[in-house]
Amino acid sequence: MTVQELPGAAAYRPTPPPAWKPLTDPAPLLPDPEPYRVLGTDAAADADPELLLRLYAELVRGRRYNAQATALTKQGRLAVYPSSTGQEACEIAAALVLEERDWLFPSYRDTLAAVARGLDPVEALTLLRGDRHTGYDPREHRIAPLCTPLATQLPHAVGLAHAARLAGDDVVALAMVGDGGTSEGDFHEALNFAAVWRAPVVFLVQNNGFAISVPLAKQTAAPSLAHKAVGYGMPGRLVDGNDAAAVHQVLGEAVARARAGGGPTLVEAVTYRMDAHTNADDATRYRVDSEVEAWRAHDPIQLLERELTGRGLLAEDGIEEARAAAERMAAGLRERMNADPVLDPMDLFTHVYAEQTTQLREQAARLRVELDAEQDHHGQSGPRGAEGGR
Ligand SMILES: Cc1ncc(C[n+]2csc(CCOP(=O)(O)OP(=O)(O)O)c2C)c(N)n1
Ligand SMILES: [Mg+2]
Repeated sequence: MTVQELPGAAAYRPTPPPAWKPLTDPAPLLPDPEPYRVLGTDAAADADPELLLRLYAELVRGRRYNAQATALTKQGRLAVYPSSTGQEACEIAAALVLEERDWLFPSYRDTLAAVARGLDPVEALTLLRGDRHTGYDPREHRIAPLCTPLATQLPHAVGLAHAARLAGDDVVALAMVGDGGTSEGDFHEALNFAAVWRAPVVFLVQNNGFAISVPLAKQTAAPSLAHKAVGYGMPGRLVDGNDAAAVHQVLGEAVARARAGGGPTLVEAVTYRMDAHTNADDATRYRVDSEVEAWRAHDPIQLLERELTGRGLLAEDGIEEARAAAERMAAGLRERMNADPVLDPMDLFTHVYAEQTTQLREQAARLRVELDAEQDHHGQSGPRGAEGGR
């Protein structure tokens, strides 16, 4: 802006505000202009073959898990399943970069990350089956509940990481969120607090192009989601989210930085959701086949398979072995998910309050009478156990 001089007045020379100086040099915080890649580039030569093979086996297993879980929704065994097919590299890398003592904060789409971290595949689906509970003990596995309200897991991750640091515990929290989730107030609050406190937390944004039917262009006008990091004073990294080796490396560096006291990092992984938002969504209403096909040519499993076979690290028998292991996992999942869970309706009243309210005690007593009457009527012995009103 130019300063207009008033005719005849003494020249006005503006000076900068006296106390202002940049707090941080923004240049080192800026993401690369292009998503970082490893597979098919010179950087692949430095990648550990054992790690690449492990990533491959997990990707194959992960894709089969997504397919099986989606099939279970059609068979009425799961209420809903948000598939991460196409995004497996992000899911698996996020799980593998963490130590056992660290914490994972997944969103509803990140079942695979939880399973790759060692969670029982059935327990990981309990919530999506329609149970009111998370299905697993978050403390035991150090995996926060799969979070449906967008981005609320992010401040939780920051709080946990900050508290661990104050207590002197060596813990890093990795929090996963979608591109749409970055528009939430919780995203802003989490990143701001994380940076101010230098909390040991890594934010992984899986930019899969859509928030249900809303494309990224309608979500943000930022140069990239990784650029948002700069405004909070933390580094932003941009990575090819379908390149498992690249995501593993970038997340690994961010985790190491957080662990060493360097503070948080925001990682944007550019990827694509190959399936619909969930089994309840029809993606053909808002995106064209040619876009999906273009991403199919950049498939995370194929990218890694090509690298491994090209370098002689993987042959047909290895591919078959990975597929067979995935089939065994899927068969076990199918069998266990097809068994009717034994549920006690009285369990509705447990874990509501430490001290049950009068109303709930009355309701529990009424339900008990109804269940007993029904049992007498049918002459069956139903499940008994947790009593209401405790
Ligand atoms: C606070 C809140 N608002 C709205 C919703 C409804 N909702 C569920 S998923 C979704 C889209 C999220 O998109 P994105 O963050 O990109 O994650 P993706 O589903 O692509 O993994 C919306 C709006 C919600 N779950 N929580
Ligand atoms: Mg999205």
